[in-house]
Amino acid sequence: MSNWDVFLTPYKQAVEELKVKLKGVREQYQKSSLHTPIEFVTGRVKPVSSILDKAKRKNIPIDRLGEEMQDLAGLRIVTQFVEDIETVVELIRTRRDFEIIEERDYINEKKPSGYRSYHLVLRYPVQTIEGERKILVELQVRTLAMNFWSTIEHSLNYKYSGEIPEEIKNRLLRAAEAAFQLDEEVSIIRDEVREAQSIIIREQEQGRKL
Ligand code: 0O2
Ligand code: 0O2
Repeated sequence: MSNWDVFLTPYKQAVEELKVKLKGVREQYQKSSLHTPIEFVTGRVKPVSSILDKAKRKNIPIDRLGEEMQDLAGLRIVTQFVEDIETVVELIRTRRDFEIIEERDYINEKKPSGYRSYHLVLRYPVQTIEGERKILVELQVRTLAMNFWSTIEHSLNYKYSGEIPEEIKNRLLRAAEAAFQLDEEVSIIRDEVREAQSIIIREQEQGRKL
């Protein structure tokens, strides 16, 4: 690839646009004093070194990256509760500004590593100076606990170049189970937490008006 910057420009644009749109959804929930299913949104364009690594690992020719590497543009929505994931996914399904071309449910079917998350692959139209281009974007939806676990596992994978020692792997599986238990426990007190949070938001709004 002679010019990665040029190739990745539409992906960068898609990430920026979708971040604004998804943060807008969170803002609307907050303004209407409803519990927001979105805790925070992050996004990134895959670094060139990771693109090259993944292309090699998955045998993807460089001239097929746009069609075969679905996460060149990646968005992540992190929620407080497992139940929020379904709410977010439903909301994404009703949108008309992109098309969903694939969904992968690693919540009900976790990966062997212990990874849990809900993935959607979107076909998103970007307006370029050469006209409209539809590009692939991967959207990951997961809870704070799932995010914590996968951030740690990702760092260890990086440290050990994907060959995590067996003992650490086992610990990670136990940590994944603990994260699962945490999600289960907070689900049970979800209504209490949501009520407390709406009181806090109301009082902050009243404070602003005084
Ligand atoms: P706010 O309050 O969300 O509007 P950016 O370019 O900064 O919008 P980027 O580079 O994609 O986003 O990702 P970054 O900087 O890692 O994180 C994006 C937003 O998510 C930031 O808020 C972070 O504060 C927030 N964030 C990241 N990790 C956590 C976390 O573990 N817990 C919580 N609660 N928030 C987190 P913004 O966009 O700057 O501000
Ligand atoms: P990054 O940017 O470093 O996170 P494959 O790579 O073959 O597993 P595929 O077919 O592209 O994946 O799709 P998949 O598995 O639905 O999504 C890939 C992305 O999901 C990964 O991107 C990770 O972000 C995340 N992911 C999947 N499995 C795991 C896991 O076991 N642990 C962690 N921490 N994250 C996972 P990349 O390519 O690794 O890139």
